[in-house]
This record gives sequence, structure tokens and C-alpha cells, in this order.
Amino acid sequence: MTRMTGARYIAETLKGYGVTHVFYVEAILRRTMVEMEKLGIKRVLTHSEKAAAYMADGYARASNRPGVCMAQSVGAANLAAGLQDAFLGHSPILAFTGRKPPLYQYRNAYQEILHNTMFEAVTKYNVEVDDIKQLPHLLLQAFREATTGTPAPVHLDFLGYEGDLTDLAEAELDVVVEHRYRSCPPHRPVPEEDAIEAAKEMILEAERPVIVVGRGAIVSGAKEEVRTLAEGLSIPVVSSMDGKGAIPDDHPLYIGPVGTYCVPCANRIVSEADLVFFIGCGAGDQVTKNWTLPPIGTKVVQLDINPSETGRNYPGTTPLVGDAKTTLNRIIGTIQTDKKKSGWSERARDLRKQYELAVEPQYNSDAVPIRPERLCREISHALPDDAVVLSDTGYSAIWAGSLIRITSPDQLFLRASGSLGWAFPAGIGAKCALPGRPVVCFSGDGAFWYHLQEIETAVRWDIPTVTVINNNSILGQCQIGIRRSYGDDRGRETDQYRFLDTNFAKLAEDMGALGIRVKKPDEVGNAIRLALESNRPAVVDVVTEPESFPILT
Ligand SMILES: Cc1ncc(C[n+]2csc(CCOP(=O)(O)OP(=O)(O)O)c2C)c(N)n1
Repeated sequence: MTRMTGARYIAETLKGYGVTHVFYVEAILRRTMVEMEKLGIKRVLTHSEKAAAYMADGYARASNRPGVCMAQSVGAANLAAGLQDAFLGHSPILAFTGRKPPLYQYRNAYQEILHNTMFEAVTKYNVEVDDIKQLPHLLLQAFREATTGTPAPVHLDFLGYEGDLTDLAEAELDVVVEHRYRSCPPHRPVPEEDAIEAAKEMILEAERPVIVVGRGAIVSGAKEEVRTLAEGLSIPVVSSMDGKGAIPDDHPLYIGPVGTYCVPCANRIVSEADLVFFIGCGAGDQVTKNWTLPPIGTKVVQLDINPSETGRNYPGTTPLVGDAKTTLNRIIGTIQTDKKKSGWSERARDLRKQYELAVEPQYNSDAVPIRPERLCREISHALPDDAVVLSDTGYSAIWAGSLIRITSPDQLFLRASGSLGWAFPAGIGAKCALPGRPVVCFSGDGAFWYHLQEIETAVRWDIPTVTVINNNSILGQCQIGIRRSYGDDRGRETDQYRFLDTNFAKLAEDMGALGIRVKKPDEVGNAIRLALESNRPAVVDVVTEPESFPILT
């Protein structure tokens, strides 16, 4: 035991767990910040707590290592709001806040509302640290909770408006690092043998099985196992948006993302399946198109590390509770591969071909303003083999999910779990976690407006990401719904979705980044390549056609 301050204990523990960056808004754990500097942990001061949470989220999703974000008392509400996407996206994050001491509580204290209720909905472990001697328990438990089972954000609320009553205090402490919980997955459980046998039998008996692969497979490192199983039996594979890239986009068995954000051929093939095998993939409304794909009653096998997920949405599901990689290896090692589903996978391929033909005119279009489909083609061609691609939500998610090609096993695709504005700050976090890899964000202009001030943060810290903006000067995904609500009388419908034409490249230049505005399709590829080569924070602002709608049925 050594006598030390809470500040030193926290900083050394974070260092021991491999944390390289923290993202925050002042004023929080100031003495801890000093200790972190001594240990070489970078303290990325952001322009809002929500952006700090998104950066920690991007850091965590890109690397499977816990991301850390922090805020002081009144910033806590903003930080909690920023954790929603991380919670929905199963991202391991440690969120730290400061809280005024008990004598200030429940009596109209300046800047103070109860923190724990705000964090309850967006964390799986949400505790108050009242005494420095609790640190060894609560901080280590925070890492354990964040990384085990379904990864998720956790929250520690430190005593003191800035957490100062915790980080200034002194005690006899031992810094302990449990190396297993430095990244996900810390454990690789396997299902019971009879469950594996049951699942194998169902897969072999099925005539039209489909694999729905999710991010759980990617986090588990099971890409190769998914491909081997699919190829071994010739099973078509579709994915959730988060599972995109688990199997390359150009693989003959990959049909595309399924659900409400989809390619229609993927939906079609799941609708015709007689068995659906979810691998590391929750069966929520988006991936199942409101639980119609597959229809309730279809045979389902679900492999998930969390027993609460297997069968949550499809009663009677055959559960495989375990780690995706280890479990698939057990299956692959013993399953017969002479009963290939070749005719069925042929049909899936034909459906995919039909979709590609339907989208081809726009994918190859030379039109000005640029079609988003063509923009996706240009991004796909410019992506380095080890690129990390982050997509925002709105139509961006659908364009990116369906048309940006992730073809190398070393590329990684991440997307917002629904919060507009996520991708750009998350990309900054991803680059901090994986500094050696090119990071490319795809964002609508509506999304980019949320956190464009973080360009300054990226320049200040020299974090070179490339953000490609699909700039149609509207909230594209809202357009149709708003029109529909007007009926025949269009009124001033554009009030609800149109912005002024804004040159984001110019704004980026003003903040010290590289900015390139592109108006012609054949200039997009070069602009992205230039931005990547510049090794500076860069914005490629692409002026696109607002009347563009993805093919969803
Ligand atoms: C935080 C948040 N607020 C609102 C929405 C609702 N929403 C979904 S898509 C969208 C418009 C997206 O516009 P833009 O970013 O320009 O992308 P586009 O759809 O044009 O590609 C909105 C407002 C959301 N998803 N998240």
C-alpha cells in the first residue's frame, strides 16, 4: 500500500488499463488531469460534453477498449445525453462526473440536479463515489461492467463539484490492473454441448437458412469464422448496419444490410428463409423491420454472449449463449459440409444482382449536383485497405450501409446508433484509438452542423480524420415524411427541412483544417485522396442532389 491522492490513483489506474486519451469539458478532476499529463495520457478538451461522449464512443468502438469521457456538475446532463448512442451501440465507456457534496443536495444548489437518474437509462453501472477508499472497488468494477457481457457505458459520480473531494483526498492504496478487462471481450464462454448440437442440426436440416451477422461477431473477432461457416454450407449472409464488414461487401454470399435501413434483396431473402441464424446480433426493430423479417414463427437460432438477448424478440429461439468466435469454431469443427445450400444461395445472388442493376444508373451517374450513390462509389474506390469508416444516421446510414463497399477484412465500418451528429466527433475518437489507420467519416450536412466546432479540437490536437459531407442543404431523410404530412397543399414545407447553402470546406479552412469543396462527380475521388494524403484534419464538402431517395423496397 502506498499513500497517494485519489488523483494519482485514478490516473495510474487509467494508464494501467491502456487508456491513451480522455475527452472532457472543464472543470472535472483537475488534479487527476495533472497526474494524467505526467503519465502521458492525452486530455482532449472538447467544445461540448456530448461531443466528448461521442469521441469516447468512437474510441471504444474502433478499438474495443474502454473510452473515457468526463464532465463537471452541470455538464453531466449533456454528457448523459451523449451516452445514449453508446448505450444503444453497446460501447464500453467510463463516464466521470463531479457532484456537489450531500449538504448541497436537495436545496436548490446552483447548477445541480440529481445525476444518477439521468445516467440510469444510458448505463449498466451507475454509482456514486463518496470516499476515496471506494476507488479500488468501484473503478475496477467499472472496467469489468463496461467490458463484460453486452458492453455498455458506466458512470462514476465523484464527490465534489469537480470531483475534487475525491481526487484531492489521500489514502493508503494499491493500484491494481486486471488486464483481462482492458478490452472486449474479456471472456469467451461457450454454449452447452446440447445447444450446439441442436443448432447444428437445425442448420443442416434447413433448406433456406440465412445468417444475420451483427457487431457482436466483429467485436469477438469472428469474421473469418462467419465466412467459413457460410462458405462451408453455402449459406447467404445479411447483416445489421453494425455488422456490415463482418463479411466483405463483394463476397458472393453477402447480400447486404437487412431491415428498415437495408438493401431490398437482403429483406427479400430473409423473408423467404426457413431458418435465421443471428450471430452477435440483437433482433431489434431495425434489423428485423419491426419483427417482420423473419416473420414470427420462423425457426431462429441466436448466438449471443448475453443470455438476456437470445430469444428476447423471437419466442422459441434456440439459444447459443457464448462468444461468437469460440462458438462458431466449435460448430465449424464438427458440422458436415456435404449438404450445401447451393440452389438457395444462387437465388440470393440473383436477387443481389437485380438490386445492383437497379441502382447502377445512379451509382455511375455523372449528374450535377452529384448523386449520393455516385458519392458512395467514389468513397469506396478511395478507401485504403485498412480504413475505419464511420457513418452518421439519416439517409447517410442507408447510403453508406448499402453503397459504401467494405471489401477488405482490415477495414472497419461503424455507424451511429441513431443520434444525428455522432459520426464526426466519433471519428476523432476513433483516430485517437487507432492513430495508424485512416479514418473517413460520412455525414449529412444536418448531422455535421451539430458538432462542426470540433474541427478546432481536431486541429488543436492534430487528429487527422477525413470527413466527407453529403451536402444537400436539407434534412434529406425528413423530406418525404414532411411532404406526406402536408398532403396536396405543399405550404411552406421547406421551412421544416431546408438550410442555407453552406460551404463547410471554407469553415474548415477558417478553423485551420484542410477544406475541399467538390461539385463535380469526377473530382470527388481525388479530393478524398488528397485529404487522406494531407494527414491533416480535413473536410470534403460534396454538393449533392437533394431529390435523392434510396431504394428500400
Ligand atoms: C439527435 C437526433 N435528432 C433528430 C433525429 C431525426 N433525424 C433523423 S435523420 C434526420 C435528418 C438527417 O439529415 P442530414 O444529416 O442532412 O442527412 P441526409 O438524410 O440528408 O442524408 C433527422 C433530423 C435524429 N436521428 N437524431
